[in-house]
Amino acid sequence: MTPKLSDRHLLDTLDELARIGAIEGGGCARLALTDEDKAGRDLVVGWMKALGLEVRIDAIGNVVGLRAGRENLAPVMTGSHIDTVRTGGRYDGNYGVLAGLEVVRALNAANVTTRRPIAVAFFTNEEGARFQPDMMGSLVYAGGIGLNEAYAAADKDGVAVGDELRRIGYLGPAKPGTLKPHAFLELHIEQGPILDEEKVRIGVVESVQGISWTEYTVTGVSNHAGTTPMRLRRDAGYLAASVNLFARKLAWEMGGHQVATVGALSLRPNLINVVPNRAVFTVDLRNTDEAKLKEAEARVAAHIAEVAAAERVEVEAKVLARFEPVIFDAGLVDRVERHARALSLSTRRMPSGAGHDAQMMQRICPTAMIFVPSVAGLSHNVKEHTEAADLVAGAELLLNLLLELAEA
Ligand code: HGY
Ligand code: MN
Ligand code: MN
Repeated sequence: MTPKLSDRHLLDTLDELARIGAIEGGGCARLALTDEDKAGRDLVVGWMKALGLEVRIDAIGNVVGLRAGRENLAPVMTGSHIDTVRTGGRYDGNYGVLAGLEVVRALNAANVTTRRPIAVAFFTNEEGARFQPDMMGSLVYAGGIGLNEAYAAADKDGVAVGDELRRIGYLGPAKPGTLKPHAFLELHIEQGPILDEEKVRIGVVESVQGISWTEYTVTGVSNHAGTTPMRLRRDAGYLAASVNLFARKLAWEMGGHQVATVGALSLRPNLINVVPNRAVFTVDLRNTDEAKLKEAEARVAAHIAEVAAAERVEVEAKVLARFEPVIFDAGLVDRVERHARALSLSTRRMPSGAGHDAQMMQRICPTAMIFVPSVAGLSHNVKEHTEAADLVAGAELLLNLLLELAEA
């Protein structure tokens, strides 16, 4: 019997998971390793067990649900993340995990046992919004950083990953990465405007752009806003503002895929009549081209050095994440395109602007991604939306790909 997806069930589970950490406007806030993240994890683990999957939790809290195959071979794995940013939507990450579970449900209902085992995973702290680097769980899974380095990562309040994993009960026994997949597929919303603007159904993702995250701590001198002449100021806030303007202008000037964001900024004492003596801000630079990304980093650093000298402020830089662009397995990318066309779905090849767990999994096995459109390209925004027909089409495509790969 040919496995058939239940559209209704996919949409219902997306709604049910979205109720955990639900925020005003229809989005979710389930920052990594918070109580909301734990509640989301518990719900999805419960669904995995109800589907008869063997659930493995590893030492960085990655969760893999394993469905036995006819033979004990390397599994075909799919998955994504269920942690969100603070102003998250309901599809980023969650969709890929729940679509994977729908594939399992369809196989169960059709009583199909594939040659290879099939695994559905969610990785810890993909977002990097609370703890850096992002894609932390899949990075550990792929051997990119050690457990101790990951455990030591702390949030703004100094709370560490290791302690939080223990606290929420997800510091599991499995060694990360022992289950080396035969292939990894991640189904995800595009989070950008391209598919929606071009009215294309499926994004055949060929690569993920490079990411550079740096946090700057600027120290100046607090002073009276009224009495301090401009020539005497050592204004930490001024430097932060000048970097934002410079980085934005640079991205426009460089063009292509170059983007630049000053997303986090805090001033101290943050008072209307005091020249700030301290500014902490982040710079997120990305480009599909590593040489250009390096150029952008160098030009931002040079600008900071120049303004810091003129303003006589001290600057301390801390790299929070740095990943080079990743090219997915060409054969698997072709397979995604072929199957999308077999379902009469329009396709277009494209890079991913966002980071994903798949970019880490490509280090250890052939990996590719499938995008479905994001309405108006909105994401990391409670208004993030993907039409039901697109959600279902993506899941059907995932089913066909996993079925074929699991017989390889
Ligand atoms: O920042 C990113 O691209 C991802 O959401 N972590
Ligand atoms: Mn994501
Ligand atoms: Mn995200």
